[in-house]
Amino acid sequence: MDESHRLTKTKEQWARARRGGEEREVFYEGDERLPPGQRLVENFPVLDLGVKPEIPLSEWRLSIGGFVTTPVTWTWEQFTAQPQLTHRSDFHCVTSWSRYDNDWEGVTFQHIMAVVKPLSLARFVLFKSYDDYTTNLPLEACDDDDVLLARHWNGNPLSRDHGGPVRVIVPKRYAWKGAKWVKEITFSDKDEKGFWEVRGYSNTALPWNNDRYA
Ligand SMILES: Nc1nc2c(c(=O)[nH]1)N[C@H]1C(S)=C(S)[C@@H](COP(=O)(O)O)O[C@H]1N2
Ligand SMILES: [Mo]
Repeated sequence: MDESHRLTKTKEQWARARRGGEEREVFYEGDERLPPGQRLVENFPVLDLGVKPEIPLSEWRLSIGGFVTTPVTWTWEQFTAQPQLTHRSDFHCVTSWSRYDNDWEGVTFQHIMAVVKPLSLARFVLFKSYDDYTTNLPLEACDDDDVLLARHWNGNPLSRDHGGPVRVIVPKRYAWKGAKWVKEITFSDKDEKGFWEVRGYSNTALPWNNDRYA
């Protein structure tokens, strides 16, 4: 299927579903790659709250704690000494653009879990960033082999615009679930909503369900 055909088809399906008044729970057949209501872009737009914190690597810290056995605070040297993995994934922004084939390299969330060892009571994760942005996820959404704390994108150090030194990538959710300039990861028994989640965005944020707003 060529790109324009793909796009038209997705939009038609979306329109049909909206007419039926059931855009939330519909699963779209016929396009294996572009989620409903999304359009493909080749560039990489920048979206944030307008503040792009500049964190010198000598001052950068990542703290991981809450309901865990072994909380840690890593310096840049300690973070980069952890095993690094590359994962290719598609990026879906709630403002309706998608970008295919992003090569993210960094530390997997599953490695972080192996280090800090969440308690059995820990069922949710809250991410906090250097710009005071927050976002929340259930632990099972983070406990997936494609969830990364990325410090490289397509072979180069992640730019400050896109959340460098380190950002979170959660490919199966809309991109607002991935905190740029991440500073703290807190495991909890409670689901504390993040910046967009308290402002009416969906708590679950599943692109394939067109699950944008609560
Ligand atoms: N720290 C922080 N992370 C953030 C945001 C933000 O404002 N601050 N915006 C989110 C939103 S709404 C989106 S769509 C993506 C955009 O990532 P990009 O700028 O790399 O495209 O970052 C997410 N992570
Ligand atoms: Mo966004």
